[in-house]
Amino acid sequence: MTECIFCKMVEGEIPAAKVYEDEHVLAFMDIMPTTKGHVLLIPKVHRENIYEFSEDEAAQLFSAAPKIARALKAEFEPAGMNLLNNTGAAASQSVYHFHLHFIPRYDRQTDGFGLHWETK
Ligand code: IU
Repeated sequence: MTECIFCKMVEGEIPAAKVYEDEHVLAFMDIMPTTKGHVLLIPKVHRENIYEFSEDEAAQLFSAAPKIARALKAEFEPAGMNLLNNTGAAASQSVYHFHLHFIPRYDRQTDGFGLHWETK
């Protein structure tokens, strides 16, 4: 049995707030969102990081990315969006099943929850 928490979400062993799913990938709401609408996109197959991807797997994952970004843009109307991946502990990876973060960004004064950011 897998110990990977994201594999367990793929298998339906633990719940995930799914926003997109196809044969190859799953996207769900981040449990501790950085901003409103923070989503993670993962391959259904267990790949720890980008180094392990085949070209086909990379194509499958990234072909889903514009659909998710457009859906977030339509739903939350952010001012911008960060798409990012952390690879390795030195880069702050904490879950060792590859995931692409979609982090909607709002204006400089406020995040998506209405909290104020420091501005200089
Ligand atoms: P990181 O790039 O590996 O640091 O990101 C891990 C993310 O996974 C982080 O944003 C967590 O909030 C998120 N996450 C989650 O959405 N659900 C979980 O059960 C766990 C982590 I564990």
